Amino acid sequence: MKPEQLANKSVLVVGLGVTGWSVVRYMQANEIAFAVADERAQLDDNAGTLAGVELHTRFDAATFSAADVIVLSPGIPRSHPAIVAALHGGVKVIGDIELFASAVNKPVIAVTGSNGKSTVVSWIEHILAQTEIEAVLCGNIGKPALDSISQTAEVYVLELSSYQLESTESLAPLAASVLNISDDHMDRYDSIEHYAQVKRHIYNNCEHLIANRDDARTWPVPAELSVNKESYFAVETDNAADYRCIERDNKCLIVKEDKELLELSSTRLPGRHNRANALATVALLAPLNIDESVLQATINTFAGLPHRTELVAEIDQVHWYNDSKGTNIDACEKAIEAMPGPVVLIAGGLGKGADFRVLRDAVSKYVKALVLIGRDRQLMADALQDLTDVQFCDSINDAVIAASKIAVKGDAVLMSPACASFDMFENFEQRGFLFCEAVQELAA
Ligand code: UMA
Ligand code: ADP
Repeated sequence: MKPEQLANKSVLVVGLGVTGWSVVRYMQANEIAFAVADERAQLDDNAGTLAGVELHTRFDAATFSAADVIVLSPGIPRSHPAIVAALHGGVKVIGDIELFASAVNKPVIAVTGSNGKSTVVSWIEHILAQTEIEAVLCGNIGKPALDSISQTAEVYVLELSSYQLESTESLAPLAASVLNISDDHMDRYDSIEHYAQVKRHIYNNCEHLIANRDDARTWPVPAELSVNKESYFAVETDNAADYRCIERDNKCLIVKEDKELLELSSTRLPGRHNRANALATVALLAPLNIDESVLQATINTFAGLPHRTELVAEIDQVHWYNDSKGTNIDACEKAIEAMPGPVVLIAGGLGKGADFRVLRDAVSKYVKALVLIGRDRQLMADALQDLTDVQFCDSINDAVIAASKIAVKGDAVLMSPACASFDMFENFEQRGFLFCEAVQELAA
């Protein structure tokens, strides 16, 4: 919806977190009148900018139904009773990305998926930073899209969550990908298929659709689509995929339609999942026609992001990896498989109802001991303790000390919790930092 379509409408901004405040700034910049709603008793420092704006501290059906348009924050489900009532009464409920879509007229590279989104969008940004093309990275990665609109941007690299996609209709990306689908956010969706369907909204109106041949839930369902050119990537052997990796002379080559394109090094980003991320990165960049020599010069200089299978120390020939962003089972499984040797796994936290038995195969093949922390550690132990030794610890510090007593030369200690962090930490970043601190103390 364009600003002029919002003029003289009754607009309600619901949720005043990072997204909500970016919507407020957008409304103010475009001189659109609005009211706000947030259930928190105390708003943050920005509250002063709301002088004269009506503030609702309860989400109620009557208030919501009286609006013409609700701009809903991604963390608030559309199934909230007040939103359901508003939708029922014909209120238009959109998200920040819907506003962004009508505010920008530059190409958008849009990325979603259960895992790897931040890695892929950052890898794309890293490569584009070394071209003439001015790229702006934004979205779920923590930089609200509306705050990122820039006069000089030539392309937007947009990370999207399923939550954002639920309230987005008219985004028309130049290139779009669902990287993969695995169990996550099952508290918000009826089924994994429902979750996948929401993710695949990213393909609506896109010009170049990039799907994962190894993961059928990422494939477009024709009835859901309006327009596209399809490409596929795959890391499992599949000659039907447009983008693949082949091994030659101990090198990994990225092949596009059987033409050797690039050599990929795995030093900085280990594991097959990062090969998939590299293929997605290259495929998403293809519509921008970047010179092959620039791609080759930049693809291996991306250092990866902190907290994602990040090598943080090598002590007495034991490698220590921080994968604190491994907050679901699939990420944990891929991280285990990416390790260079037998694994001492530090895991546990809030399991979000996931079935830890899914990890049995990887644990039985690669994990020599489990050091468990957090609220759901017993659930994890119940699912895995017949396969390997298990120890419980009450802090990340104790877990690091326990792991250091188990690991021997050639092993890897991996902190990939397969769980959210909020039972013991502020967020996954804090969990990762405390892990790194404890490892540094060991090294000292
Ligand atoms: N609120 C209520 N009532 C409710 C629920 C929320 O009043 O029932 C209010 C809260 O008081 C708070 C606001 O709504 O003020 C929270 O809004 P939000 O949860 O939508 O979060 P934001 O701060 O706007 O951050 C969001 C994304 N968060 C979520 O989708 C949960 C951020 O992704 C994103 O970086 C940011 O927008 C900018 O685009 C975070 C995330 O965890 C990193 N995303 C999930 C993920 O990656 O798995 C989807
Ligand atoms: P997202 O933004 O989707 O959460 P990140 O790039 O931040 O993705 O990575 C989150 C977690 O998922 C990390 O533990 C990382 O090691 C793991 N991961 C990264 N890429 C993939 C992938 N393609 N498949 C599975 N797990 C992945």
